[in-house]
Amino acid sequence: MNLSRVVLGGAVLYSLLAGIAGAAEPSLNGYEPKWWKEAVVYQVYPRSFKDSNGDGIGDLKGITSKLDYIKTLGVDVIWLSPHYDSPNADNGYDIRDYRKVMKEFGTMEDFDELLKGAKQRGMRVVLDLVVNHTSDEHKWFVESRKSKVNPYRDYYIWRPAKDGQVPNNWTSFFSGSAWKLDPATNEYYLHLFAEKQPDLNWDNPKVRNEVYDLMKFWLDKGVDGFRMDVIPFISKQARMPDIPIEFLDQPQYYYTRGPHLHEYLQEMNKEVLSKYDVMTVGEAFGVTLEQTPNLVDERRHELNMIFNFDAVRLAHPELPWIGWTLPKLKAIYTEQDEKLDVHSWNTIFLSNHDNPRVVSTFGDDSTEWRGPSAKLLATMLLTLKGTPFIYQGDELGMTNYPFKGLEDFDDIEVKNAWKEKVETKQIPAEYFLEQARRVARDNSRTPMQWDDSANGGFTSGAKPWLAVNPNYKEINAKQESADPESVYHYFQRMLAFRKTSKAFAYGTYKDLDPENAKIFAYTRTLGTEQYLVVLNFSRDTVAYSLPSGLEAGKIVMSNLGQAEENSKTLTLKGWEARVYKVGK
Ligand code: TEU
Ligand code: CA
Repeated sequence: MNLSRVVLGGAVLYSLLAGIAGAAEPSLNGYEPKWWKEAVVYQVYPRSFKDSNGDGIGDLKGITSKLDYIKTLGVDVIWLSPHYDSPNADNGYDIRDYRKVMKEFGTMEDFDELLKGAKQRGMRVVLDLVVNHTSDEHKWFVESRKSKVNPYRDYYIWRPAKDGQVPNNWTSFFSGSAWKLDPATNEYYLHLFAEKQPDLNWDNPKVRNEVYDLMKFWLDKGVDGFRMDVIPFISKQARMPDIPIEFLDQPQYYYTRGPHLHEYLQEMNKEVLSKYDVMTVGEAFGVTLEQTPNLVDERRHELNMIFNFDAVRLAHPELPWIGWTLPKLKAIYTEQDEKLDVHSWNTIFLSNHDNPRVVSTFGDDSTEWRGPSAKLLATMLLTLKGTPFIYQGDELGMTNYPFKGLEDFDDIEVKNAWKEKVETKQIPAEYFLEQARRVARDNSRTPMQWDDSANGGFTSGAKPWLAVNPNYKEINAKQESADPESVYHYFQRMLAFRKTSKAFAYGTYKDLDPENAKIFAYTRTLGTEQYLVVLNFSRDTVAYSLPSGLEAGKIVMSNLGQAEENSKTLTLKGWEARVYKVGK
């Protein structure tokens, strides 16, 4: 229980209690308590979660049938990737109708059932809000492209050619120019993603009101908030000049600098969010840590938190690919902690539907080390500072897919990049595939592995929309639920353990040894309560000496079982993870 929130006397009672305890500072290190700061979120990618009718595509009824599984894991919130009506040029991130359920996923009744089922089990549900762009099949765009005087023309961003060429040098994240010439009016429309994802014109107040209305539509059904897709891109630069040279290879850092971003988010907050007890998390691709407080400082009334891409991007290819290092990862977390004060809040995530599998990227997915390293990563995810997001299947230690050739991929990002880079002979096919195997989004989009029956129990049909990872016979939920030593059970224990102390939400964070290339050791401290987390990110046995003045204390979580207590020097086996309670 949190004393500062005891209903009775508010401030008076609190100061009395604080006086008795002799505490000079508020009980939560100055943070205002919120349910979403203490929650753990589980991301469901509906297409790949569970197919209920054998058509090879996951659906809402499938998710409802697995709510007990999600609840048993011990998470608090489910984030659903887009479930709206869509022609699926980008797996639902191209929405045709915001008030309809994708027909492959089911009906509105199925959605209501899912929401009810989650609530009955004490879980919350947040939806994906994709409003930087729509599908080109959305009725607004169908109208907009008809003529220059159509009432919906200004719902999107249209420009005439410039000297017979595209209006500017903006590029799409799915290859090529961000402009597409539309023959009906001989003007270009902007699409920062696929051609079938035209960008909305947020400078048009009608567009903003449409968005606020559709948000209310879902909030009034009882959903608990939104994950907002590429939300920092909504405000475009006035007069849309060329991307300056310094941003050319990473235009996301330019697209986030639109002049009205904060104004629009504050308006959205005032018109919609402030009226509900909900959480928001912005997908902040291209937002720097310096910009972050402007989005999440609670006194500004914009968003609750954002996804910062620095950690996941560490593992993306550079040319030549040099991989990531532990000191770099630690530096990111330390910097995030330093740059965000008590008015801001962070998220912790190492994978999602846009990134490869966490165990294959930051762990070691070989047969011998997959289990220990997946558990170590779970320990880290659930003890760092910020709201943790678990991506479906990571709780089983699911791995990257052994893609052979281009034909094994579904993702538009990979297919377009192949056309642009390989077919034009800029990059050799084998080199391209090597990178894609490491980082392609389809790695994490393969179906959930439920059991060892055909197609991992994901579908009763013959063909899932994307192939199931062939390792489903060894790695699946049924087997792991039966094995107390599984990755799944470790996640479950870690989640339960996390709930035993608010130190994991609000405790101060301190990295004990930033330069250590194999050991990640840190403390989380709240009042007199202190936890020490020690993680060995290598296959080697490593001795780690604690800084003077710190004793390990009693071991409260470990991924390999027995380990020494109260010692000054800890000897950790390969990929060993331990959590100690320091002191009494
Ligand atoms: O992704 C935003 C985004 O720009 C990247 O994660 C992107 O997918 C890729 O890594 C660029 O190289 C969001 C969604 O999460 C993603 O699934 C969508 O494809 C994208 O927006 C468009 O809606
Ligand atoms: Ca289905």
